[in-house]
Amino acid sequence: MLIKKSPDLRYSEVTPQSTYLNRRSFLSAVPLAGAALLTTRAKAAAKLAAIKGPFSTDEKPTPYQDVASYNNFYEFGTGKDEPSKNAGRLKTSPWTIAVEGAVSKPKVFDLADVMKMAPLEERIYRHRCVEAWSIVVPWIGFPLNVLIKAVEPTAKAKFAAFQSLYDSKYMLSERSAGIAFPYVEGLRMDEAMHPLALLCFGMYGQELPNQDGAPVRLVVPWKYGFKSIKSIVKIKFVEKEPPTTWNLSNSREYGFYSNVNPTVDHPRWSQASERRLGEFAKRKTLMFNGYADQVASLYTGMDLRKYY
Ligand SMILES: Nc1nc2c(c(=O)[nH]1)N[C@H]1C(S)=C(S)[C@@H](COP(=O)(O)O)O[C@H]1N2
Ligand SMILES: [Mo]
Repeated sequence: MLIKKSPDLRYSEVTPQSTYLNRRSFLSAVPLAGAALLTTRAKAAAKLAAIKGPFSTDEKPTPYQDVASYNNFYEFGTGKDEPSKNAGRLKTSPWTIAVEGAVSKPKVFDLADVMKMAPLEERIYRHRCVEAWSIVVPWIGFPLNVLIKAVEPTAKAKFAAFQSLYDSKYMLSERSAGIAFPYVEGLRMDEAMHPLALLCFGMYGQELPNQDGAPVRLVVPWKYGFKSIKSIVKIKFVEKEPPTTWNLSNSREYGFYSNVNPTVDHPRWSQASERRLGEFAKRKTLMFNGYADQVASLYTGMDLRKYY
């Protein structure tokens, strides 16, 4: 049973964010600014080759150091600087993903076999957190639909339910994180099959650093960052809409759909604009995070205020 220890307070301290960003960019100008930099340096070795994929934005990627040191990964701490310091404890090999439920060919895959299913592509995507910061990242992966097709979903597969690794030996307790574990997320089948939805293994030409969700995560660029579940160990195909972590934690503030929508405010702050990590001026947030041409048709006829 989840003991609510006001996760809201930590997830939503938006006011000190500009202060934090200022401090951070000051620090990043100083060489060897603390343990975070050392951790990400240590991980930076494993290269991952990829061809250029479709759908890339021509916006300038956010500096690697920002993407690898300003994170949400509650299993390793609720502060943005904590995952990069603590996620080194995550053992990413061997790694398996169980794919099960309403499929003809359920299987527990070794990650190495999944990674051979299709050519790895680099896709430069925008990625926006509901907390109103955004990043532009050259992710490496291939469409999630490649893995889905391989297990042959049956007619009963209406949703995909994803689950992260949870190990209480070296991750936060539910009580200290303020959310239930294991972290879970879900997509409707047509969303999961959409060519933009990326099964992601790397970024910036390298394997994912642990704090960004190694060894395998989702990136769903038209949705808030929290849909992009990290360190996935299980995917189950189900008939009913599955539970999702932030919705379980606070259903009034976080819905199942979680599409980036500048016209629907979070109950406690606006969603109309965002701050790109490494920049100071705010940008206007775009409908579906700028991917409306590709994904708006998935939601025609839906009231996006009700299905937020
Ligand atoms: N397992 C797990 N996945 C997670 C989270 C988390 O706490 N645990 N946080 C989510 C949130 S709120 C965001 S904004 C993104 C952040 O991804 P990034 O740190 O790579 O930018 O990861 C998402 N995936
Ligand atoms: Mo987020």
